[in-house]
Amino acid sequence: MNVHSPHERRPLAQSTARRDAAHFIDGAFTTGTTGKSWQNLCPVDGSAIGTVPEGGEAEVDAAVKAARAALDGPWGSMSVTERTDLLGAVADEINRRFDDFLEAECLDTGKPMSLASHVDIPRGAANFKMFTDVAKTVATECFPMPTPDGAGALNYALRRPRGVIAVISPWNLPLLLMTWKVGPALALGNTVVVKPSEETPLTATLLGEVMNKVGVPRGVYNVVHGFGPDSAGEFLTRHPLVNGITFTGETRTGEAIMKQAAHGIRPVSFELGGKNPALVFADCDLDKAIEGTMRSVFSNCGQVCLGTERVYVERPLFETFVARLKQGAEALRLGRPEDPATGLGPLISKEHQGKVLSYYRKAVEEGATVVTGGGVPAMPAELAGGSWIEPTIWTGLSDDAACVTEEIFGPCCHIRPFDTEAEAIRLANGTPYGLAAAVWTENLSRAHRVASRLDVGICWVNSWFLRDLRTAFGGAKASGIGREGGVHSLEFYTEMTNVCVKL
Ligand code: NAD
Ligand code: 6OD
Repeated sequence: MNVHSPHERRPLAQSTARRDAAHFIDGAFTTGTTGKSWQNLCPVDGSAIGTVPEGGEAEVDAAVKAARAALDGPWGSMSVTERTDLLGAVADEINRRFDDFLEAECLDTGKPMSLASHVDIPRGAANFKMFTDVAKTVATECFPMPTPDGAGALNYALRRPRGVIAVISPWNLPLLLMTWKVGPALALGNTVVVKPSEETPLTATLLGEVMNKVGVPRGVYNVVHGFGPDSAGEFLTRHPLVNGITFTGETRTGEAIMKQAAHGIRPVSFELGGKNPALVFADCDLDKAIEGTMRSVFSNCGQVCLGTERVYVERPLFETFVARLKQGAEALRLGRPEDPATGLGPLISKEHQGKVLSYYRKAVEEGATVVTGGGVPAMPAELAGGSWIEPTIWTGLSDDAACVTEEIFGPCCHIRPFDTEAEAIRLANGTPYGLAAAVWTENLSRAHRVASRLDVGICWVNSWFLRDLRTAFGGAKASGIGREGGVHSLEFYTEMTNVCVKL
C-alpha cells in the first residue's frame, strides 16, 4: 500500500460521540419516510455509534430522479474544466477534513488508524484527482473514408456520459472503494446514486457535506442507505432510470445484481471476490517475501479482496517460510484503532466473525495442522464486545478443501509446498476466482513467465497492493467483469457514438 498522508492524526473520538447517518438526496440530508432504521455498531467494542435510516423505493426513486435532473441540467451543461475543477476541490476538501473522514472510517470498521491514514483516506482524495486528469485528456478516434462519388466521409467518435450510475459498495475499504467509482463517474460527466454497505454508512454520508461545501450541484452525488435484497440495493439496481451499475462485493451478490440489471439491459462493472495465491520461489528475497506476505494476509484483518489466502512455497524453503510467517503472525498486536502499536483490528461484525470462525472449525475438520491461531483471542474487558479474531495459519489441507478453495475474508492463510514451476502455476489457477496473485522470485525470466500464465487480473511481482491508478484494475473468471482505472474507466462510464459525416 503505497499512498502516504502528510497529515498528523488526532485521537479517535470516544464512541460516546454519536453519529447518526442520513440519506443525501438532491443536495439535502434526510432520514426519509420509511420509519425504518438500524443501529450502526462499532466492531471494536460492539458499542452503538448511531442510527442509520433504511431507504425504501421512495428514497431510491427520489435520488435517481434528482440524479437524472442534474444530468439534464447544470451538471450536463458544464464544461470539462468547470466539472474537473469542482472535483479537484472535492479532493482538497477531503484532505482538509482528513481527520473527520479518518475518525468516521475507523469507527465504522475498527481498522487501525495507521492503516486508514496511509491508505483509505488519501486514496479517497486521490481517486477524485486522478480521474480529473483522465477526463481532461480523453481522446477519440477519427477515420476519413472514401465514397463512390469521390467526396468522402469522415467518421469521428464522441464519448458521452453513460447517465445515472448506481454505485453499490462494500464495507472493507468503504471510502476508497466508493470513490474509486464515484471519482471516474463524475469526472466523465455522469451523476451517481450510491448505496454504501450497511456496515459502513459514515464516510459516504460525510462526502455529501463535502459536495455541498465546494458547490457540486445538487443531485450530482446522492446516497441512499439500506440493505441489499428487498431494500435500497435491490430497488436501486432495478430502477428503470439507472443507466449502469458498478458494484464491488461478493461474487454471489454480483450474480444477484446481474439478474436485477438484466431488466432493461443495463451494463455492469463488477469487482468481486478472490482466493488469491502467493507463489514463493526458493530464489526469492526471503525477508521481502515474508514482509509482503504478512501484509497481504493480515492487512485490514484479512478483509482485502486482493489479500492472499493461499501461499505456495517451493519445497526447500517451506519449513523456514512457515516458521517465519508464524513468528510474524504471533507478533501482531491486536488493539484499538488509535493505538499506533496496533497491527490488527477486529473483523467488521459479529456476523462476519461467525463466518470466519466457521472456516476455522472447518479447517480442523478437514485435517489441517493449525500452525498458529484458530480461535478468538482473549481481549481486555472493555473490548470484549468487539469482533476479534486470531491471525491464523494452516498447513496440510488437500487442494480441494473448503478453506483452500472458498474466499474466507479473514486474517488467515493455508501454506502448501510445491516442487516445480508448472505445479505452482496449476495450483494457483485452481479455483474459480482470478483476481490477484503475488509472485516472489529474484529470477526475472521466471517472474515474467509465471505472470503471463496466471489467470488473474492483477499480478504483483515482489510486491503487493502497489497501486498506480492509471492501470487496469479488475478480476478474471469469477472475480469480476470489466476493468476500471485510468483510461480503462472510459469503457464503462461513457457511451461512444460514431458520427459519420458525408462530405
Ligand atoms: P456484499 O456483496 O455482501 O455487499 C456489497 C454491497 O452489495 C453492500 O452494499 C450490500 O448491501 C449490497 N447488496 C447485497 N445484496 C444486494 C442485492 N441483491 N442488490 C443490490 N445490492 C446488494 O460484499 P461485502 O461483504 O460488503 O464485501 C466483501 C466482499 O467484497 C468480498 O467478497 C470481497 O472479496 C469483495 N470485494 C471485492 C473487491 C474487488 O475489487 N474485487 C474489493 C473489495 C471487496
Ligand atoms: O486499489 C483499488 O483501486 C482497489 N479497487 C482496491 C480493492 C481492494 C479490495 O479490497
